[in-house]
Amino acid sequence: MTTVDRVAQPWGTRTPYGPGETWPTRVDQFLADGLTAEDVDRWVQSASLLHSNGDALDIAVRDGRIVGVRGRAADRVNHGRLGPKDLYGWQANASPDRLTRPLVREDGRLVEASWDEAMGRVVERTQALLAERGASSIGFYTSGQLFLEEYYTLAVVAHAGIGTNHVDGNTRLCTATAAAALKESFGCDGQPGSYTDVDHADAIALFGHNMAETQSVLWTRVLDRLAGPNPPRVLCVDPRLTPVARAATVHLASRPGTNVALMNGLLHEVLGHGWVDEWYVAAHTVGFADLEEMVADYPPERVARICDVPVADLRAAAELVGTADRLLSTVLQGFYQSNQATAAAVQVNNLHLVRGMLGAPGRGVLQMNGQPTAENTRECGADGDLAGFRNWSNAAQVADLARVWNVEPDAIPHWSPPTHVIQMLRYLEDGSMGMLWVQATNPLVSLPELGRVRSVLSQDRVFLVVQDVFLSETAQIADVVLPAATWGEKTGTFTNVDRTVHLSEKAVDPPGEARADLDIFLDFARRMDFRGKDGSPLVHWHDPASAFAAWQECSRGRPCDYTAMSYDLLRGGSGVQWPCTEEHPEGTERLYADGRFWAAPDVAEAYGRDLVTGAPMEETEYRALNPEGRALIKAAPYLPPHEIPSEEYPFQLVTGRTLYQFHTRTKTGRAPQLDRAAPDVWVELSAQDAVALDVAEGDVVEVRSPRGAVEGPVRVSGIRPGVVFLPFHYGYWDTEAGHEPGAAGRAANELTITDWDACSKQPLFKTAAARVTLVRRGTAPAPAPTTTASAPVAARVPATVGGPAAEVREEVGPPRAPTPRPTSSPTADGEEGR
Ligand SMILES: Nc1nc2c(c(=O)[nH]1)N[C@H]1C(S)=C(S)[C@@H](COP(=O)(O)OP(=O)(O)OC[C@H]3O[C@@H](n4cnc5c(=O)[nH]c(N)nc54)[C@H](O)[C@@H]3O)O[C@H]1N2
Ligand SMILES: Nc1nc2c(c(=O)[nH]1)N[C@H]1C(S)=C(S)[C@@H](COP(=O)(O)OP(=O)(O)OC[C@H]3O[C@@H](n4cnc5c(=O)[nH]c(N)nc54)[C@H](O)[C@@H]3O)O[C@H]1N2
Ligand SMILES: [Mo]
Repeated sequence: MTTVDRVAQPWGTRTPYGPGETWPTRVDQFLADGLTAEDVDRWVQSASLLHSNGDALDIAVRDGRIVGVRGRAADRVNHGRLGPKDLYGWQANASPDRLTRPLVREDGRLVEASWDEAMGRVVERTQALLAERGASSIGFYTSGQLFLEEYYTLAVVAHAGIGTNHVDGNTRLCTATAAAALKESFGCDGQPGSYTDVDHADAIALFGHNMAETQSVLWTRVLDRLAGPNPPRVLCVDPRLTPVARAATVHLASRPGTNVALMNGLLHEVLGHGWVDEWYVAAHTVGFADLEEMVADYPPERVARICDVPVADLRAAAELVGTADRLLSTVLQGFYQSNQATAAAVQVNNLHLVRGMLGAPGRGVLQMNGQPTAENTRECGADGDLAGFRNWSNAAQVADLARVWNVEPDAIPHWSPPTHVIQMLRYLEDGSMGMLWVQATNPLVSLPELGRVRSVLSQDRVFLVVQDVFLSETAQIADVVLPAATWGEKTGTFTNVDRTVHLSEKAVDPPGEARADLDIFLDFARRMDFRGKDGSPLVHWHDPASAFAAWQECSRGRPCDYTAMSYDLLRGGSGVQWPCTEEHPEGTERLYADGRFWAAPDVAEAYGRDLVTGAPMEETEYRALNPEGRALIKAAPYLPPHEIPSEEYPFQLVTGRTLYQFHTRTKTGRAPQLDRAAPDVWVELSAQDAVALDVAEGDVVEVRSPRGAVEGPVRVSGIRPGVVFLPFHYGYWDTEAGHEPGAAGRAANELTITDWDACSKQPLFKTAAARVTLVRRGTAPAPAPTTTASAPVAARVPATVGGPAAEVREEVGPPRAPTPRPTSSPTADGEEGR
């Protein structure tokens, strides 16, 4: 047993292991106020919330309050480990400024109201709009942070109850490209790989993914492989010197926005050297010839120029991915939020298809998710896609959903692709939409081009409902605020990146009158009296377990089949990966192990899009292209970003995350250890640019784009010259003045552009042009962590530590396989590939 300051040492103690071995356990525990395990009344099963890794944990309860957390050794995902946000973040639940009563707007001010009054207003406005302007005047904007049961209920309410196509989630900002890339390549959403691929891989490639900071426990798994015998080689593609880049065998600090060129360059070398599994390509794919022709135009010299990386490094990277025997790739926001997002992410799939690296231990793709429950938003169709990965443009699949929902097919909008959130803003702007109901997301900080978002959402004619746990920037301008119960205060399931489903049980009561999001949706459905075609209630469930059962039926026979799962199966042992069926009662470790995809025309979730224009393909085109349902190799040319540096705006602006904060900080900003580690905004510049601008560590600069400005102190970091980085976490809820119109703000999205990927409609948060100017000399170093990508390169800056309040107990155990289930399965974690 050791104690570790997990702010200072985010990844904790190493437990090295070798290829094919089981990752040792290390149980991390943090209890507040010097309490020990003996002081805990109960441990309640759950999983981590502030990222998508799905680390299993138990919540410690004492006197009806949450007092800490402990990792679950038996779980396949984390083998007991927890990251800093998991360890300290729960403290926000007990924050004194939680919303405890509904609020309604009276004479311009928000005042407390009863649930009856608040829900009455929501229902009244919904009915009036339905009667006067129809279903398309109403929109829903949800989250990647609710539970499966909640999304499913919302999807039924919005699609079949209201009948609107305007349903999206903040997953649009997050993993829309993951879903799009999976659909383009494999015909259907659904993660091919498994985290256990880390145990087996001899090469791991991270594309635009700062795993060390954003999925810190998965990174711990990688670090433990790197510390053990026969470690994997690591490729990092990222313009910043992230902890991943520091650990990498090859780091390509490519110019932002050039991912497609870079991937085409890697594929050029892979094909040119014949590092191709010709049998796999012939047996399981279509489109190889197009790729060959396309990448012929991307020789290393040309790509090195476009991406501004050394030719030798590019060749080394190609050799690394081209000669690996077990290649694992991960992709995240450096691709998804950048120029040509889907086209770039698809090239990573192509790399695996041409090398035949899918569906076997160590051979996998993880098109990552970001939020804890983003997978559920997608599978339940709360992001506008149809529930159970059904294809909106396939009449038979729509009819099948209508059967499950007991409605006529025409009651489910399917005449066009689902409306994406930026398009909804446009409809709110032009007046065709009159109501937006926002749950568990904070668009006034997280959407691009905030000046515009504020002006659209604060119009008098827009009826804005916000369902949140705090009075966020968005809640402050709402017409009705609904106080929600959150993680630890309600029961539900959620699914992580590698399809592992966890149960999160209610540990304590919510504060005041706050209600579970599920109960709010159920109440709305009751008040609206939605009915199925035979007159029975449309929403015929009443609690989490019955909602889960309803979803299981909807998932039956679909790729994300949950039919053999139950809350009981999820209790006690490890989380379970879908599909989980009678045939595979213990879940399924990897998809597509047999080279068969959900891509046959009758079952595919989508017919695909043109990777350049985003235009949807017709069913007939798709049938002609892919009659046998093979994986699709889709090539794409590199096109430069729309907004490129100019004389006036000479820098490329990149925005993103830091290890200690989560999104708009409504939770991590209220957890003292985390907030102290990264208390305020900063501006990352390279040493070379700092010299050219005559600025130094701590000097306050203005970063300006054509849309707005942000002011903050400089951190001179290892970022690529010509690029400026801003963390996007810092909004206005905890500043005194709030945002002053016209003045420089602190939210990165003051600067970002209203522009999106043609295929996935994901906004481009990572490619814009900006200029940097000195405002005043500084007196102290920037408030940026030293343990992360923002580590200073030269100046002496005090190291980021948490101090005694951040001490975490770590107990390293023997390597042990996760708790076996009643019957054994050949696909159980750690069993394969030895
Ligand atoms: N600590 C922490 N963890 C989190 C979250 C959090 O807020 N805080 N949020 C969660 C969520 S919802 C998400 S979506 C994930 C996101 O996780 P990540 O995608 O890992 O995080 P980001 O910092 O957004 O972006 C990753 C990297 O992309 C690089 N990048 C920028 N532009 C380009 C480009 O054009 N090409 C390439 N190759 N790279 C580029 C940036 O330098 C950055 O280091 O994290 C999850 N985990
Ligand atoms: N510039 C820039 N912008 C970005 C990104 C970037 O990299 N750069 N990343 C984008 C990405 S990937 C993401 S995921 C988004 C995240 O952006 P948001 O979704 O806006 O961020 P959060 O702060 O997580 O907002 C969640 C809200 O839900 C509330 N909440 C938490 N739990 C519950 C609950 O159980 N019930 C209810 N009803 N409410 C709850 C929180 O208090 C908070 O207000 O930001 C996007 N915006
Ligand atoms: Mo995200």
